[in-house]
Amino acid sequence: MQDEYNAESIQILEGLGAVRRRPAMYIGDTDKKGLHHLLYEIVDNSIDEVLASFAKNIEVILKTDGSVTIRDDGRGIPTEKHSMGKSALEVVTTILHAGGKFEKKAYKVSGGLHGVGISVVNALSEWMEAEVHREGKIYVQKYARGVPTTPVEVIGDTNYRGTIIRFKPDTQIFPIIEFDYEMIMERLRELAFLNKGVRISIKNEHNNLESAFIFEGGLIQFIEHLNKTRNKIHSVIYFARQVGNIEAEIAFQYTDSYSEMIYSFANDIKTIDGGTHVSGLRTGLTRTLNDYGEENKLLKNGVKISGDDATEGLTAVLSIKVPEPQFEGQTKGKLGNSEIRGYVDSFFSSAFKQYLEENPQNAKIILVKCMSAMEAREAAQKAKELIRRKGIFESTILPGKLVDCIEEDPAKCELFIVEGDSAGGSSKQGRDKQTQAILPLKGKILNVEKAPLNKILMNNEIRNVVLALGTGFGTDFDVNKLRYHKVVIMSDADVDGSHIRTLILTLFYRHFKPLLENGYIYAAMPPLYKIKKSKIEKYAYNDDELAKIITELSEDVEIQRYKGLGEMNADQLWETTMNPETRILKKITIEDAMKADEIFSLLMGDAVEPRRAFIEQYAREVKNLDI
Ligand code: 0RA
Repeated sequence: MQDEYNAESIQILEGLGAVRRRPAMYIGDTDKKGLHHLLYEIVDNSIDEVLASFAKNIEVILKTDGSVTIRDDGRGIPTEKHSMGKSALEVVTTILHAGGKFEKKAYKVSGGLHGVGISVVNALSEWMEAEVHREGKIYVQKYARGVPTTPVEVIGDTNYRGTIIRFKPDTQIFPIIEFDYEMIMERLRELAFLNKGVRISIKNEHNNLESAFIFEGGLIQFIEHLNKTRNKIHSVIYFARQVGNIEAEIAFQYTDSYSEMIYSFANDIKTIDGGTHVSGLRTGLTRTLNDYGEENKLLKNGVKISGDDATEGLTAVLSIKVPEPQFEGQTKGKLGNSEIRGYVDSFFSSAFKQYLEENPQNAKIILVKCMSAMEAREAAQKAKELIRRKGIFESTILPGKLVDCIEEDPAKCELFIVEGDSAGGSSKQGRDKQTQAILPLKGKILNVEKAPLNKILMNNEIRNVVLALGTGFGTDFDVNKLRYHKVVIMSDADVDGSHIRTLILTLFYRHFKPLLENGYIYAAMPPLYKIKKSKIEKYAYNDDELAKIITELSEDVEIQRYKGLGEMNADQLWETTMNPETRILKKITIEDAMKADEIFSLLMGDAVEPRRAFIEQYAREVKNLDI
């Protein structure tokens, strides 16, 4: 007998010694998280007594000496003698993983996330005291670093029932033994929400702050708390069901928010990564909404809302209780029990179906919300696809409309971006094929108001420009890939022409700045007038030149004012605008582009007042502007 006892003592010391040697193996770390792990370990044991319907009160006190007291009115840790003459209390507090031997529990929190047992708390505490009120007697045992310093003693009589654990974390293990009142309070509040009617309090004796929580409304109040600052679109919905030894409870409410907030728990342990219970809920929710929506013609013909549509703006708390929860994943934050998926799905579906039928007004509100979520998602999807399409900018495919030059050395190549089809045609005929490429633009280039990037890129004409440049786009932009070292914008000298020029410059300014910085961008300067006298033809690029030429040739001349590039034939266009020997090109500076950008923002942007002032100021010049 004596030998056996000694053998067991050695075993205890070895067990707890292992905990002290490698605490991180048991509690994760010895920093803040590990420290709080100790406290939660004891609280979880108290919560087990709540789940077993014995405890109704839990009290946490942070003492000034750095110790913690946790008191509950559960059954009390068993104290009867163990087979080897030892109190069960001593076994539970000193032998690793011994707690289970004495348990006949339906649900366990303590087996879950923390789940290391009181003995680990004991091993990592400078001192611990267990006081048990059970069957009229008060039992006490004291320990130092896991080793009993007293036997289990009866110190008096009591009318109460329950357990009081006092412990002081060991500074040999924990560099800092300061508890975080706020953090603990939040977890205790959560536990109070999850266990309706249970009173949970915390007191910080360092500053005499205290909080106490008791929520008769349980999860419903949890939702009210979570949605406090949101715009709710109906009242909280609550369902609960117990079949056999599986319990499920859910409260939820939609808000006008765009995010979903689904909190899930298994045996009061937060399942941060969801699991089978959450997937059962999603399936049931989505199917029920689709079925009801279809039957009641609340969905547009034939469409189905997706799981994401069904949870947009949803705040939900799902709490299930199972005898043997399986926590999976790296952080043990995911429920794995496969039987739970169908359980939650069918429980939720039937309850929600009935709710929708009995509350057609709320049903409609919820379905309208889901439909608008669906529409928003479709629009966002389209935008995303467009952004993704910028991938084609990295390809080497050239736009079909580009008439490329033969020369391959970018330094010798020129790209003419030409507005309008007829000008495009004559520039193709008139160009120097060797070095000059033509990209005609037409179509709805003007209408990209307030355009976010994806919209600008959606514009075919713009996309062709980017593809022809060959530089790629955004993070893939590489100025060294530019295929032409002269990029010439050739547009009419009218409102539409300047509009197009402004738009392209704005694009370059905002998204291709290095092209401007390196001086690659030019504007063509077609002549404004053709002056003819018998066989002599001259061009004037401005009014001064016109006056000069008229004087030169004497008064008897024929003057043609060019309105558009299309009015010139191929030879004229070559001669006046494209021939490097005779043309005028204006190099566009950063400042020019900046100005274009300003004008663009002014004309297309949101600020109404400066736009109105601008339009009034330039009313005469911009008569045809379609804003
Ligand atoms: C082992 C067995 C039983 C309860 C407990 C431990 C228990 C542990 C703690 C820790 C803090 N408060 C606690 N309350 C209970 C089951 C008791 C029985 O079957 O009578």
